[in-house]
Amino acid sequence: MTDEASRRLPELAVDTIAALATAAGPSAIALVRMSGPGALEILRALNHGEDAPPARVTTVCSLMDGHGGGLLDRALVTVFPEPESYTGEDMVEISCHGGWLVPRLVLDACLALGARLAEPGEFTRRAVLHGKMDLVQAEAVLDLIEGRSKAQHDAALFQMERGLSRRISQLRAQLVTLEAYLAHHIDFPEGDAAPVPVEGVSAAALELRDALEELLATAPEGELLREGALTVLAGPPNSGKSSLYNTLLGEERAIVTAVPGTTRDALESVISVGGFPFRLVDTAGLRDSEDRVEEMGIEVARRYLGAADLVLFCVECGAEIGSAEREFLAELGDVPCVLLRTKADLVSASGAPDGPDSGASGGPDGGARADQPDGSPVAGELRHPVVPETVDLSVVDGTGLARLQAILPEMVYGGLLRTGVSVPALTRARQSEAVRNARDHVVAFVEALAVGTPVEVASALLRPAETALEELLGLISTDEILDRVFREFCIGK
Ligand SMILES: Nc1nc2c(ncn2[C@@H]2O[C@H](COP(=O)(O)OP(=O)(O)OP(=O)(O)O)[C@@H](O)[C@H]2O)c(=O)[nH]1
Ligand SMILES: [Mg+2]
Repeated sequence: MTDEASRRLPELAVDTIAALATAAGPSAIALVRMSGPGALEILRALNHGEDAPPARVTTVCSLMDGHGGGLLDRALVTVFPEPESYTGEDMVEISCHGGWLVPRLVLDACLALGARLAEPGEFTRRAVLHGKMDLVQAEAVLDLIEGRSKAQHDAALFQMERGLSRRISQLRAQLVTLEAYLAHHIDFPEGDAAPVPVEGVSAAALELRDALEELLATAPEGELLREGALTVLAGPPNSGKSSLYNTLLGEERAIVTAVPGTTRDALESVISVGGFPFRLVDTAGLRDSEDRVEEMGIEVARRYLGAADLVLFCVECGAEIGSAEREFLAELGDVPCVLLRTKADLVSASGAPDGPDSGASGGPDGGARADQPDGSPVAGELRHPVVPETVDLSVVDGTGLARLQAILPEMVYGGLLRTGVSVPALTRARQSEAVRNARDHVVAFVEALAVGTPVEVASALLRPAETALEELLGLISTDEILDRVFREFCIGK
């Protein structure tokens, strides 16, 4: 190790960042990456002062700690010189042995030689700053990492390949064309050789408004697709919620007993149904309880219900839908709900008319059956719009499970099921806020023209619409916007 190589590198104009790009913990291999003007120099210090391996050729290197402390690891090193790297800067990727120790030692050596630990998402942030991708693509990188279902994967890849960016760029181009027409009208107020009359400008603005509306309409399902639809299992104690939770998960996660009031805390897991993501939550059975712990569990259940995108309301087959249940359904408001008549196998075993073959009563009339012990006329209540489906279910013989799994994606992701997920769709609040903002300004512009506002005054309303779309893509960005996008990232991406 030469003195030259072992001394700490001088302060760099733009600092060099380093991070572990793979999850910490036992693994065969881990990846430590560096980006910035000092990356190659730090590698040289780690690698006996030797020149960096040829660009993009993975090479075995014996990495020393740079301070004469001995061998850290024999690792595969790949160098990506700027600008043809992920970040657009000089980058070094070190594939070392995994585990708790080696990656930490390699990273510490990089830091000791002058690199700084990267902030969350800082590699991707630098990629955006160097024009390697736009902000919407950067968001898709995060979605790709976090996705757990096929639909999330397909949608994230589509967005990463500029599927959404292209659509936003087209809308921005329409806006720029509109502004160009307006500039012409302002320059030639008498309409000399105007390419489009004022009415034509209005029509073009309306067309743009409709296109923005159409994109905005994708936001509810797009955001759910990214986050997973919060699907809450609720119902009276002992109605089979935890049993269904375990069945849908495919593992015995929740405790199941015949004792009513078994579940206290809410349990949450992400599952994929029909390729779409659902955040499934098992909750405490709803009843009036004197038990403080159970009461707290019920309180948690109610909080989940308040945020639910979809409710699976479990009531045993043959059990009465009493006033408490009706009240519960009414309180759901317009939250979609499936009424699950659980333990259907018990009813069929006892010879009652609801055999497994009737696994799905289906349709809005599903609840209008004569299985109310008191014969009460509940059919009207159950035709309530919040209960569009009733399914007879058994986790013992599988009755109704296939039907439930077919209903869930349809209820939450019906639009995306019809269009496919490889369509431009807004997947984050940041994106829908920007498009809504652009739409509002275009609407204000159309209204201003309609009441005879002079074109030069009205045209000022279009500029903020353009700014909103430019900020969305990151063509203009402030630290605040970048911070908002990248704070959700992990370190090393
Ligand atoms: N035969 C039959 N028994 C079931 C079925 N589903 C659940 N059970 C039984 O019903 C009892 C209660 O089931 P759980 O899943 O714990 O019910 P729960 O709604 O989570 O109950 P709490 O947590 O107390 O609110 C257990 O004994 C289960 O084995 C079913 O489909 N068929
Ligand atoms: Mg339970």
